[in-house]
Amino acid sequence: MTFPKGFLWGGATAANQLEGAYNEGGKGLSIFDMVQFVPKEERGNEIEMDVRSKKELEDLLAGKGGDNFPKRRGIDFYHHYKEDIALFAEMGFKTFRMSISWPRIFPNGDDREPNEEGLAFYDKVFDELLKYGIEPLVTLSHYEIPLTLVQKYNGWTDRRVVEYFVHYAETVFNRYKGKVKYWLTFNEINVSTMSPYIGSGILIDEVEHKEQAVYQALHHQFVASARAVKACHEMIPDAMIGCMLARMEVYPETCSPDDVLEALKEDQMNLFFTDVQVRGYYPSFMLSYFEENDIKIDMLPGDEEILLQHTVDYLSFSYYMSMVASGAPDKKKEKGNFFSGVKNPYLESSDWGWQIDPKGLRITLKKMYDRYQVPLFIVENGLGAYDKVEEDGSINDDYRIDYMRAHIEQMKEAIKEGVDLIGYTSWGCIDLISASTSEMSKRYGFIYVDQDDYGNGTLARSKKKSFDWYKQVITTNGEEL
Ligand code: BGP
Repeated sequence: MTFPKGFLWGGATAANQLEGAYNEGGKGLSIFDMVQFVPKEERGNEIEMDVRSKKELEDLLAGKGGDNFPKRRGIDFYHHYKEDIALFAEMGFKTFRMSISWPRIFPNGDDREPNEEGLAFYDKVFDELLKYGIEPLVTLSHYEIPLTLVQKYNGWTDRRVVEYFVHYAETVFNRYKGKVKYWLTFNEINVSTMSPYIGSGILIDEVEHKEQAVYQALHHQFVASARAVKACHEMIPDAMIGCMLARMEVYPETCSPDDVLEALKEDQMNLFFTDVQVRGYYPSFMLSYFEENDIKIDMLPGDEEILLQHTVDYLSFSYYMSMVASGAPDKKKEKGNFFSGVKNPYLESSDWGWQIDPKGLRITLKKMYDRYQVPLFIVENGLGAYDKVEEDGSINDDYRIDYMRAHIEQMKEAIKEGVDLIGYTSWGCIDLISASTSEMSKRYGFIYVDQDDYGNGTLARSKKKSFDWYKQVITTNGEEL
């Protein structure tokens, strides 16, 4: 027996990619409600999720440009949650990762009174999960900052947003304290450095020193996260609250010390985020980086104590790929994997160019556990793929099964080698809208949803071949893969 008893098997989602009903139940707009679908033929391999300026945002709000905003419709979980949760229960889920849409609770972000209809919706969802013995695992902010906070404060660049977030966190802790035990503060907190609008709600063209603005916003998020940890511990003593990182293991291209050093540096830039949230302080390599790049973080008295005293109970991360770094200056601009790095010749890639690396997951698990010595939770992993519905309605997604089997095997090895891994929630357990491309056709689920990139389809749910496979994985606690 490798996987510990009580291992939290399940699936992961996010409100903005799942719920739909973007203007129902008193919900305000979120940043992702403004992101349009651009077909691959038009955008090529470029991924641009960010709204960058006030002007661009105003134009979008005025309805200029296209009108296809897939994240507004999601897969209509808002009206299908009972049916979907019944399917998760049939697979034997122990846990279900979801997020609360912040603007569903505080439509403008800075309101004092919460929106009761929004609160009531999540009560119904949690009750439904608990009915089947499924533990909700809830992310407070999965790229879902209310749009008004972007318009009024340029997102997390403004310190006042910390108070609004803490008020939101306390409101939901208080409301759901009898129902939700597992919490996460920010999804993929490191995404802000690549995508300031999505990660921190920043209209980046409105600021002069861009990196300064991003790291200042991140400081506010770190403080907000630590204060949410504090509130959670006080209000729900038996809860566990964690942080969440988009983890990418970085390999050197060769054993040349230049490549090794470059890989180490890139890896540190990734681990900086968990260093702050798990260890409770800014690592010295980052303070040097700030100095070199003329970045001055404005900290208030007490911030350092808050970060140090309220570290997370566990570390969670998404894992899809590894990266390769080269010390050669001319290779810095290469885009070998998703958005950067040299291509790894030993690995295959998904249809979106994400390089598949199950062993990299084991390496990452071992490295993270060595570094932090706290329980680890893989809260996202999976294969985005085009699925084909056969004439008889079946979907034979053996490629997805192969992908997951290979990753779970490496998890097993990591556990045997001493890593404390407490759970695994595969990404997009039900097909939903892609975060990076807003496509519906980039599918991750065990459950197929009949909808295309333009919103056509019946929204009917059907089981893929991987559905029964995953059910067996859970039933045997990972023994039969
Ligand atoms: C992570 C996000 C998710 C999710 C996933 C897959 O970065 O936390 O929200 O969508 O990646 O990415 P994509 O949907 O772009 O394929």
